[in-house]
Amino acid sequence: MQTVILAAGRGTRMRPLTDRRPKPMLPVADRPLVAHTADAAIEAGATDITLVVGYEAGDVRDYFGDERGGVPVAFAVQSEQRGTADAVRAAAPHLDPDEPFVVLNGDALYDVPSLSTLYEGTPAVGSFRVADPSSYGVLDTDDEGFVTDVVEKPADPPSDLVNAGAYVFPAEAHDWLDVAESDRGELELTDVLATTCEAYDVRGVAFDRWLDVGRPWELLEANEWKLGELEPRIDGDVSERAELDGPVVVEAGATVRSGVVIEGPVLVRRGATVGPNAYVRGHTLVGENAKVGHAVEVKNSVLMEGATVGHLSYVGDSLLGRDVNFGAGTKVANLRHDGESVRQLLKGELVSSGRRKYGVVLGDGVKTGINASLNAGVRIPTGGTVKPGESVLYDRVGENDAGD
Ligand code: TTP
Repeated sequence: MQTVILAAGRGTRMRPLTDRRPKPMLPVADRPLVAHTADAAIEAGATDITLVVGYEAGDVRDYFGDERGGVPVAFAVQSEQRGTADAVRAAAPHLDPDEPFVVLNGDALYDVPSLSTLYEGTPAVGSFRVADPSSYGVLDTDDEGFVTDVVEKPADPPSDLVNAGAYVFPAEAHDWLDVAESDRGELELTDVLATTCEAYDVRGVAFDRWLDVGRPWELLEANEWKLGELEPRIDGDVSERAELDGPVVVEAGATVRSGVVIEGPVLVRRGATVGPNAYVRGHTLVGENAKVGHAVEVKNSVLMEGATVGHLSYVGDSLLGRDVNFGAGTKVANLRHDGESVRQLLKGELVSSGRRKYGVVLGDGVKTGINASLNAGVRIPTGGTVKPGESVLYDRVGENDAGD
């Protein structure tokens, strides 16, 4: 079935990691986030894919080209982020108006068997069961289990099924995309779904696994999911005096030196070096050309391309942007003394990550001096510096440079 993947979002909540790249291109294990969405769609039955791009669109185009896994890929530009219905409207020239179409959010991970069930019939909407649905779009269903409505952030949720941003629309829905602006000023696909629910019995497909990747700690969760699916493979250069346990992938062109202990799931990407004498624990992604040096411990973290943690450092539950450089002895805190979940400032509000262990989010090119210490939940903007011996206790990605 023809498939539209929405990847035009600005990803403001993911800042500073999205200062220079669109959220769908953030790394999740061995590929960008949106590539997982596209690959799941292809496995589930996508016959062609239209990627709706906008912010930093060139990155997405360069990565995909015009074909993936034997399926043609086209690009539609949504120049202004006016909402998800507007994004699908941008894709219209690439779609066959006489055929149904699938729409998927390009910043979500879907499990393939559930997504395949979604592709089996028209119309349908994907959902996921959560304990507290009140902060999501929640599906309302009738006695026969068909979806009748999506209610945004309800105080009294009609079900525990939240909208997973995955839809199969009938061909008529091509004509229903001109929706009115919603209360929050966007042209929303849920209004197209509401029209579909009036005209059809819409199947609700409950996904076994789903993750919406909107906030930085969800990028850690996405990596935990996909690194956890790794098949162990050693194609790189691994010292006989290194110890590798659990699912570990060392790509061709990567080096693991003497005295290193790696406990998977860990992926060491091409061009990366680990050690000598380093301890890397799962779930960790050591990105392309990244370096983990002597007497460094890295746990449950993402080191993006070219990030260097050279000597005597600890990195836990953290996201390090491209070309970050740690001075010797830089330490990351990832636990509060009161044991509460670590909070992070997002769009001016302190939001709980829901994680007892959560470290730092560093923009591309951040440099720390020797013996810097970085407090749990702190973000440092792209290109920021930390002085030798300095303690960064509070978030440094201010509202003014937030680009919001
Ligand atoms: P959101 O997560 O609502 O938006 P975002 O990705 O820009 O993130 P943030 O709120 O942090 O700024 O978007 C959901 C999906 O829809 C996501 O895949 C991006 C996509 N999208 C578009 O392609 N165009 C749009 O106009 C909007 C609003 C979203």
